[in-house]
Parts: sequence; C-alpha cells; structure tokens
Amino acid sequence: MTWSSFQTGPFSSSAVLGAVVYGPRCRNPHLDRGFPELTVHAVADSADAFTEVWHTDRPIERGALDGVVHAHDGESLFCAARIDSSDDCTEAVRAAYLTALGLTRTLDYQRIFRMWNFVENINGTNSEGLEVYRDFCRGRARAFHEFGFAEEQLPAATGVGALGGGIGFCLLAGRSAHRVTIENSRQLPAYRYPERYGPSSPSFARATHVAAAGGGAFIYVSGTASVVGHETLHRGQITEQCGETLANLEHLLSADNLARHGLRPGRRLEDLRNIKVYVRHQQDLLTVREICAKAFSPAADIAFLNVDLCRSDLLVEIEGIVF
Ligand code: 3EB
Repeated sequence: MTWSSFQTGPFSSSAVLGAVVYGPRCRNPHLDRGFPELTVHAVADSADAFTEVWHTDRPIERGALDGVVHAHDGESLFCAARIDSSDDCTEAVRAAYLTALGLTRTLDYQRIFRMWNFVENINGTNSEGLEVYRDFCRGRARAFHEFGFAEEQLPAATGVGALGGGIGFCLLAGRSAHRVTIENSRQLPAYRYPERYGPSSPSFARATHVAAAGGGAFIYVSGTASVVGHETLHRGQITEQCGETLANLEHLLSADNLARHGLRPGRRLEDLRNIKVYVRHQQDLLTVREICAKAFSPAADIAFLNVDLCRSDLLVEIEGIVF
C-alpha cells in the first residue's frame, strides 16, 4: 500500500512512489531523483514550500509516456503531468488525461482513487469567454467519457488554482485494492451539477474508500468547500464558509453517510491526516488557521496554501486522508 507524508526538508529518495512539490515555481514533471515528481507553483515564498511524498514498501518501476511520468509497485500507480498555459485547454487536458488513463489500463492499475489538479488562472477566461476551470472540466470530462468511465466510478479529486505553470495534475490508482466511491448526501454529486456551472460537470467523487488486499483501509477525501446541494453558501463570509466546509467533511465521514455505501465505522474530523487547506485570500489565513487548529487533531499535519479556488465565490477548500 502507499501512504503519504509532508516533508519540509530533504528526504530520502528510496521507497518513494512519487512526490508533489508545493514550491515557489513550477517545473516539468521529471524522474531525476528516481521517482516521478510534480512541482506545482503553489507558494509565493520558498520558506513555505513543502513536499507530499508517497511512500511504498515495495520496489518500483518507473517511466515516462508523452510527458506523463509514472511509477508503480505492483499495488499502486502514481502518475503526473503538466500542460502549458494556453488560451484554450480543453483539448490539451483531454489528451494528457487520456495518456494517464491509458497508463492505468496498460499497466493494469484500473482502480483510480485520487487525483489532484492545479490550474493557473483558474478563474480567468479563455478565448471563447469560458472560465478556465470550466474549460479544464470539459477536457477532463471528455477524457473520462471517452475512456468509458461511468460517472459513479470517478475518483476523489482536488481542483484548485496555482500561481503559475499552466495545469499540473497527478493521480493515484490501485491494481487489486477494493475501492468504493463515496458521495455526500448534503451535496449533489459534482458530476450532476447543473449546466449553469459550466458545459461539462466536474468529474469527481467526494471521497474514495480503499481497502488494501493485505488489510488496512484509507479514505481519500476530495477538496471540500462550502457547497450544499450545488450552491455556494455564505458568499464573502470566511468563518461561515469554514463552518459549512467542516460540516460537509463531518457528514461525509459520518456513520450514516458511509453506511449508504456499505462502509463502516463512521469517522470523525479528528481522524483526518495530511490535511491541505486552500485559502483564496491571504488576509483570511489567520482565521482559517485558528478554526482548523480547533477542528482537527494535533497529530495531523495541516498545510495552508494561498491559491484561487474553482468557483470565484469560494474562499476555502479542505482535503485530507483517513489512514
Ligand atoms: C466543489 O465542491 C468544490 O474539479 O476536481 C472540489 C474538489 C472542487 C475537486 C475538481 C472541484 C474539484 O464543487 C470544487
């Protein structure tokens, strides 16, 4: 099984399946250190940089295909790609996602359980006047559709802004782990959002439960925001958006919600680890930090990133993992 940790200093490159650097500049995905590394431009100051490292206890094989770098260990696959900034990204996103999805098939890791997407200028508009996030969603949706993915099988995801570097994305997939996709009964499945949010609904599930063949279960929780049904609540109110986001996370992990998917036991906010908190406005960081310190376990690493979010009225988004 693969698990992750946040590293702020140098770390050993052995037994690493992949890594995502949240740094002060972007870099093309590469294999220079012996594993695939995605470098996202996500912090303004290098003092705030950190790396999420995906560990494995098994030997890895690695490679690159059309710019998509990847490594796999017989149980899990990590792959990462970057798409240059452009006026229209639908086609480039579709192509890069199709390459990554193709790898899951040819390498036989077909149970995709998590993906992350970092989109520069996410709330800007493309040459046809479409928001960049919506343009991105269209390409991703086309790739999953063409690949024959049922909506109910979509993985958990994060889709947030980046300070530069076009679009970086990575995904994690399993070969034989049992995977259950989880929705949140407080929220409409994102893949059923009405058309007013864009020509293609976002392709993701609220969470995935992954049970390793050798025992052990993980819940990968998607980026979660102040969205109830399909509407953004508490426009302009950071404390209230944090509260609604925490209510969404709490309900997602509750015994009642997990039981709808045949899963138990229920989990709590205190069970979340490797938490990332995306905050749109720098001036909200202190407020959000205080709320998160109260809500989550002191044992959890919590990283705060000051980036834009996929809807211009969202101020905060939170993700995490139950190990
Ligand atoms: C939402 O609930 C907030 O497009 O991959 C959260 C997680 C959001 C993932 C994505 C978007 C994505 O709709 C936005």
